[in-house]
Amino acid sequence: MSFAVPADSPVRDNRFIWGVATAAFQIEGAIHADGRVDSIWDTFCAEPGRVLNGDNGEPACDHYHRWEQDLDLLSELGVDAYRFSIAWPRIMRAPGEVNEAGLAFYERLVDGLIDRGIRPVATLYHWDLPQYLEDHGGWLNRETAYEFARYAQVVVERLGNKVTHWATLNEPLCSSFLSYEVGVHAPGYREPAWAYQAAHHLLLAHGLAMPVMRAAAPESQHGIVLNFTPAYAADDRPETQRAVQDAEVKDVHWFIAPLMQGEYPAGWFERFPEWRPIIMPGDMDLIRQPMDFVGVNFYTRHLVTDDGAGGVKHLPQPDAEHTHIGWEVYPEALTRTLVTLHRSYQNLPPLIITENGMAGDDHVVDGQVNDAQRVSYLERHITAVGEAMRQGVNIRGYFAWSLMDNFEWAFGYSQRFGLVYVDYETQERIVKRSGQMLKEWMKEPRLELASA
Ligand code: IFM
Repeated sequence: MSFAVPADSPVRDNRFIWGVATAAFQIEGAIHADGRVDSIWDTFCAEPGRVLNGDNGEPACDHYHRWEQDLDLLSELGVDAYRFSIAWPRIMRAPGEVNEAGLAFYERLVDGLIDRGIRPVATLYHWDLPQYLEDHGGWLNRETAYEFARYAQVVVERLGNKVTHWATLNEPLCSSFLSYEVGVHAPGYREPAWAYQAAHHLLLAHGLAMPVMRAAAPESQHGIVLNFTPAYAADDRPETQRAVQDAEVKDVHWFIAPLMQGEYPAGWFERFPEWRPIIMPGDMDLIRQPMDFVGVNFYTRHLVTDDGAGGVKHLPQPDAEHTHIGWEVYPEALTRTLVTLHRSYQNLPPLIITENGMAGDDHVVDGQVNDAQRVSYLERHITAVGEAMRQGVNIRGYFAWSLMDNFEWAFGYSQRFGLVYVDYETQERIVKRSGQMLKEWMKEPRLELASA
């Protein structure tokens, strides 16, 4: 492993954290246990044709019942931190109606992590909006943002400073554009203007929750988790350059620009006035608040050209390396993304790689899973993170996605992203070769840091 923490890196203060990540709906199962109410993903899964093979949130990894065993797995992997999400539908049965059993579950989880010396890193919203809110308009209804802040207050007041890093949202790009424009995520609409309104309300939810969270957990770090997919030009025609810029407006800058600068990317709504959302006075100031970190989720890049009608077209790369889900492997784009963020936003807080990983066609052979492509993928991407640090980007941690195989949204259980293999029939877990390797790699920079 060629990753080494550069001598002048800000992480030499010993705060670089290594971890793995999951999300509630993808691993917990137990969708009717202890007073959990339906989320939009339960509804979406029940609609024919939405999710591959008609898969749903049961049994997933049955983590809700096997959480202690899974925390032991984290200890076995030797991680510093575990990033998980809290299920809103387990906490709030209805507006104002707190479900004690749901809170108690996450309290046990957090205490179990602390007992094992693992830092809890929690995300409050990883796409599982309670269905009762969707019934009143979901993220198209401004009131949902206020409801999110009330839910955040309930959770953060209970778990407080025990959670070292609190993130408001995971990948709002997906819960707006994939959910309201492309239609492949719950609630499954195909209305571009709705996507921009949902995106604005998601950002508003973040802005309303941040001060509440800071007050309830003053010693924790507070931020947001965004996904970034940089665009590369397929050729050097001016139309292609325009398409690349447009692609990056959405896939790189749409959320980070208002968070850092209090403005959506310049000129967009002048070109596309039909997509302009309703923005109330004061919203952008609420959205632009100091954060302690920004989480970066990175998987792939897009190769882009224009579509001949002023839009963006993604081109396939048949000769390139791909993962089982069909995403190109292009580690250099991670370095480029991190450096772009660093150079574009002067007030950027420290970054944490909160997700990075790949889906593999993994199989158990003689009791072992030799996921060689994932070993190589992770090694190359961790090296790409090291390169960004060498170029001056302040990066404080790296979380692999995912601790274990799980429910991959519209792909159901067909895509395995885990460092740990899950047999969904027996719920047996087997640490893959990648999990064993990550354990080794994590020791290397730690040693270097300790000697700093
Ligand atoms: O599984 C998802 C996760 O929920 C959010 N980020 C991307 C992962 C892989 O698609």
